[in-house]
Amino acid sequence: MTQADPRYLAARDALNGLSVGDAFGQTFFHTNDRAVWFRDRALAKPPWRWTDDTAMALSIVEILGASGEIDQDALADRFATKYREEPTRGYGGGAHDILAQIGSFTPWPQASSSAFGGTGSMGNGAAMRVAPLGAFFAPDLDQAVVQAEASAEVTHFHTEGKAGAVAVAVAAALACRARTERIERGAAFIDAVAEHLPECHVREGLAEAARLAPDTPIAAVAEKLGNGSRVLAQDTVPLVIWVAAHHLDDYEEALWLAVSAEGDMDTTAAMVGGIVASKVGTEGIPAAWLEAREALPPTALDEGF
Ligand code: R7I
Ligand code: MG
Repeated sequence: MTQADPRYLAARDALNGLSVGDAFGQTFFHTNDRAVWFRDRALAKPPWRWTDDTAMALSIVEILGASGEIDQDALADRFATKYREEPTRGYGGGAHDILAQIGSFTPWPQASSSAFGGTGSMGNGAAMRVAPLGAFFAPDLDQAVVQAEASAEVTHFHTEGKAGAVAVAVAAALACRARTERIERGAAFIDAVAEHLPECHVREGLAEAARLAPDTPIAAVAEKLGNGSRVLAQDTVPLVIWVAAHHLDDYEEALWLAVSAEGDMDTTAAMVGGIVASKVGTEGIPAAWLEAREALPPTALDEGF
């Protein structure tokens, strides 16, 4: 694959949107004046450090760049290597364990399936890193679903964890297609995402999200759908899809709305950012925000990410 491959360009836009969102969202954990910052749209002083959301998304993009699909063994290895190199990127509690185990040669199926007493993780971490994969497979939604699930399973064995990843990947794929096709916004967009999920709490949350009017105050949306404060797929992804569905053409607006919901702000902003940038491209991200984000490491394919 070359850097001019449209799938690669789409994934790169999503990665920029995701990493800027992650770093932007993270800044609000470092102030006691969050409400004032939201009201005034005040930005933290750069650099904005990105977190585990971006570290793991980089691994996904690297694997897609190298083999055009998710090789689960290779992905597990990349996740574990990046974790070993920089364990202080803010990984989830269970993720520390799973990644350390994989790094010390426990096969990933064992590490992932035995987490949380044998249910596997239903954390929001498989969804937070997956938007570039959705953009990459935008021409083929069935592939986006299969590949998102494969990427999730390496660390999130639970149905909810995987469903969260499928939802965000499909949303990013639809967003990408909205550049050239007519894609409905709002409730129809949310329904189009939900139809790719099995019966589960994430899907129930999306059904609730589709019933919330576009002008519902964000605090009421968070009250109804959750805002990631439990760090679970099902209390994070419905709000994210609601925000993206109603603000697919405006990165800045979507991101302010996402963080104003409070909760797991780096994560919700990473997901919304990855989806919306799949529609608006890197050029739709405010230049000052891209500049403020801590630089991304060069990948094997693109020195200038
Ligand atoms: O999902 P994960 O990678 O965490 C991602 C979050 C994002 O906010 C990142 O930005 C970072 O801050 O962490 O990591 P996991 O540890 O697998 O899941 C996250 C949390 O969800 C766990 O630490 C648990 O609190 C909770 N959790 C569960 N609780 C009970 N039962 C996940 N799965 C379960 C479960 O099965
Ligand atoms: Mg994080």
